[in-house]
Amino acid sequence: MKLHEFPRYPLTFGPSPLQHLKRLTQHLGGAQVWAKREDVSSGLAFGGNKTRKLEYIVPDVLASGADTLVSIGGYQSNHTRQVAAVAAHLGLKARLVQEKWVPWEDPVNDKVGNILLSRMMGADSRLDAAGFDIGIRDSWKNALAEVQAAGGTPYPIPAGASEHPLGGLGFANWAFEVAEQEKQFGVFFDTVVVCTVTGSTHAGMIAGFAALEDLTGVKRRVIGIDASATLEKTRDQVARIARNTAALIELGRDLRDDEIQVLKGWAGELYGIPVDSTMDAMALGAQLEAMITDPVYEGKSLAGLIDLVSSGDIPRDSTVLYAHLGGQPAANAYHRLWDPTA
Ligand code: 5PA
Repeated sequence: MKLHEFPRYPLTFGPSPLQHLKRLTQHLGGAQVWAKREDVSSGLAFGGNKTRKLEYIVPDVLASGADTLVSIGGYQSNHTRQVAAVAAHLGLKARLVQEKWVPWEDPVNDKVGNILLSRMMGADSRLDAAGFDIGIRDSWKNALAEVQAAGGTPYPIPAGASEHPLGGLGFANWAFEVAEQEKQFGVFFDTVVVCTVTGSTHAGMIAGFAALEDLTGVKRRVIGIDASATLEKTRDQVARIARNTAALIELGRDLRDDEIQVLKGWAGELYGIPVDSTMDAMALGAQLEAMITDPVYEGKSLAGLIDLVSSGDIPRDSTVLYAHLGGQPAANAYHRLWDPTA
């Protein structure tokens, strides 16, 4: 099927807003920097990138007759919060496995922010001691089996909705949304910068922009900034999901290596732990644009963008689009980073 033929259940307000980050642009003194704001494009519990992915998964959920969405993430997973939101919106239950993905010893890390919101929305959110891994986990399989054993009908949504066969479609469509907005705004983004961890956001964009390139003949650079700190796993997962999504939307050719770029350098040593460049980027975004980013994902991709623009790797005559994928509720669980008394 072609992309526009896949059913899409609206969970967002419509196209996510585009914003020219003029003060950040001026500060960096290089390429023009814009943002596309997934963080402010849905009324469902602050939205974010998973909300857009789930628009293409919900039709399958409804067709399946399931009564419980079962998913997995870290204690401060934005993804599981969005699954809880969609479950509430649809009148379904949510069973969430929250693993200890981040060795961050903040006393409220498992109590505030995303997990608080998920609990407020009625999700059955349970903590699990297992550490970070973007792959398929036993804890998640066990949760699926438990729901079934209790007489429920589970619908499995893997971490970040990435390994779901339809997980890449949301951001494949994002590419076409960008092209429409470019016409409205009279602008062209030759470069896109996106945070990547479980992979289907970046992978979907790769497939979508490849399809767009084949239609228009115009090439762009889509740069994934690794925030997993398990680079090879993320790179493999991005490539695999990009190829699966490209096949699903009938791209009709293989993806070139230059279309799949995951850069390292901003994740630090460990997933979920900010480093100096993360903190600097978060401060710049907040203090120049009041654009809030989180220490796990968006602060890291913003740090990547800042360095690539400052060094001229993204040239001065470029217009670069930063995909803001959400994640702000997690900031509460990292309050110590800004607490002058801590
Ligand atoms: C997440 C993911 P992908 O996982 O699709 O690569 O997206 C990375 C990403 N920005 C970028 C934000 C704000 C994100 O939340 N979050 C995960 C979660 O459990 O929240 C899937 C890891």
